[in-house]
Amino acid sequence: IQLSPSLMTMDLDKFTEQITFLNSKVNSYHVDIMDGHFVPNITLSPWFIEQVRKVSSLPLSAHMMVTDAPFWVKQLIAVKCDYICFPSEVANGVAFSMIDDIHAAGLKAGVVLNPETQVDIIKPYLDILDKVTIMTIDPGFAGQRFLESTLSKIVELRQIRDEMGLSYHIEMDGSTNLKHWKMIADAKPDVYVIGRSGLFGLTDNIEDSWSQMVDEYERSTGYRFDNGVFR
Ligand code: S6P
Ligand code: MG
Repeated sequence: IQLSPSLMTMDLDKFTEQITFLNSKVNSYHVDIMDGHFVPNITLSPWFIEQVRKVSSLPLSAHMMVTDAPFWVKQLIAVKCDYICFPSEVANGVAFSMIDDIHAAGLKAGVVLNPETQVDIIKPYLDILDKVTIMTIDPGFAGQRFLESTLSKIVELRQIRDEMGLSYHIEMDGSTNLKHWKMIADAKPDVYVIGRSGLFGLTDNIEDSWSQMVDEYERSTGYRFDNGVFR
């Protein structure tokens, strides 16, 4: 079980300090890439990925919220982003070629499902994916309402993975915080994306925020957080 901080919610005035602290604590970083069309917002970019590389060697995962997915896949391959995750909603007709291009570059391919999107639509290429991300909020902004009904897709993806002997990681993204830790942990995703409400926004200082997050996780789930691993 892994943690992936969502860097669009970090404090940019503390960029180096926060990344340096988190480098020894988390397993990857989550980088939201929006185009202002798929969602009405614009956040990070392939250029930002290159900046993070200067201060971290952890895997970087791009969560694309864009309409022209093949264009952004090319941009992300160019910066060798470790996980390139495209929106399932715009992948019809281009999913196989995008996944092939990502794999040919030696990188990992993922797909993201918005809250309204069912697992069925990714079944044709589920066997060649490295990661599936379930949005537990509407995409586009931090601080949004948690959608509990999306958690059943995590359970469904675990069942399919077992039945078909596949190995994709299952990630969740959105409102991972005190109010929802328990139900998320019970759905058992492999990767938790964590943002402002669950980490960066807790205190003014990343070390205190981290301790508070671990404490909130343990108190609300009754599970232990041991050496970066949830048990
Ligand atoms: C939203 C984006 C997410 C958020 C993160 C925010 O479009 O894909 O990655 O950054 O989920 O979390 P929170 O808990 O601050 O709302
Ligand atoms: Mg995201």
